[in-house]
Amino acid sequence: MTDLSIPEAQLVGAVEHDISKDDFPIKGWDHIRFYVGNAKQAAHYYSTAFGMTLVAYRGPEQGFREHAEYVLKSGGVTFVLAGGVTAESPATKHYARHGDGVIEVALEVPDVDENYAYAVKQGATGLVEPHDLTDEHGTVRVAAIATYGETRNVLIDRSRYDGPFLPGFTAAKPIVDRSAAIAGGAPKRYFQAIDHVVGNVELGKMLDWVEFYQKVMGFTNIVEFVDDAIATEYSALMSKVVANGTRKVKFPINEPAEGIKKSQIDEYLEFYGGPGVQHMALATNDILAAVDHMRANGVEFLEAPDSYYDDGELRERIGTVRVPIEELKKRSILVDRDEDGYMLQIFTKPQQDRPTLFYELIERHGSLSFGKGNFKALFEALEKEQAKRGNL
Ligand code: TYF
Ligand code: FE
Repeated sequence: MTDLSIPEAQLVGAVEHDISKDDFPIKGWDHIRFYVGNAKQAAHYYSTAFGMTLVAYRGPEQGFREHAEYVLKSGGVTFVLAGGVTAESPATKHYARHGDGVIEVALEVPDVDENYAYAVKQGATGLVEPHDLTDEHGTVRVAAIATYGETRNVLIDRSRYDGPFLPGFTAAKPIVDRSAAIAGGAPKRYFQAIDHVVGNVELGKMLDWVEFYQKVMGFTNIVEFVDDAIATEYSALMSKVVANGTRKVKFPINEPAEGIKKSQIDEYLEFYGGPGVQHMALATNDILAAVDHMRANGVEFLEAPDSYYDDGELRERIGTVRVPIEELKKRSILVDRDEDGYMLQIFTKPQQDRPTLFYELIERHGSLSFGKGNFKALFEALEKEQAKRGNL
């Protein structure tokens, strides 16, 4: 039998960089918070299908009258699922407009007041002034600024806190017991870090948002972008990536472009009711095991056409990777290579009723690419799904 395990994972996503000299220093991702229609059931899905572990909760039982909120972890990834408990709850209203979606992309920073002051001075809209949240586990300082659509970038300093998540949340036990599955060979987790979070914005607004992150967070536009020429033939979009100095935090920004078919970005904007988070890439150490188990758990992935693997061009373009191409083909895993190495990636179908948010699993071996070499195959697969929905 072929050994498909990774002999020595050389997985990247970051570069050497001293954040202490940055105008807007970022330690890393803190959490992603979602407003959903039914947080209790979503928490179950992320536990069973995505293998995440419930660690904390707050709701009416803790005297919190707005939402029931479930905090789930997978390695360094933290998701917070908030569902409204009344018609007036912010999550309820957000859900009515957008369906399930991301409300907060939260970043851990060394000094919330300094980051916030810099962001606002540079033109960001302040939504929540810096303030302390305190309970018996310590103090967390938080603030929030506005980004595209109704999405917020939350700034957090949790260096003086050792509770299960944030003040007000209580520790919770896992929803499902995965120990039997793990004993039977399932990985302890399917993914362990956020690689990038992608925003879809309106036509003509991509450069404004690229400039926003350059001015407000001191991000730089990194190499890979798509110009019309590449994008227009298939599901037309334009995309640019901005990243912080460590490259840990990467924000691709997409806008629709004119094409033969209706842009996948237009479909998103229509169904989400405006700009928002389109996809989140989750870094995995073993994409084969993750995909096998997530599929078995009922997660649907986009299918790559057989021709993607059969044509000799792929072998030539990517050279040797850690597994035979046959193993990638079986699973519809895509592969891309650049001068620094290669990466394996796969995309889920939308993960809620509306054709909006989806996920990417990514296993990087040196490469910092976003899969430019896969756009054609990927967008054709996306168009098939759009066509099923009658949106082409
Ligand atoms: O994050 C990225 O840029 C890649 C490419 O609908 C991509 O994952 C862009 C648009 C899209 C799916 C993937
Ligand atoms: Fe991506």
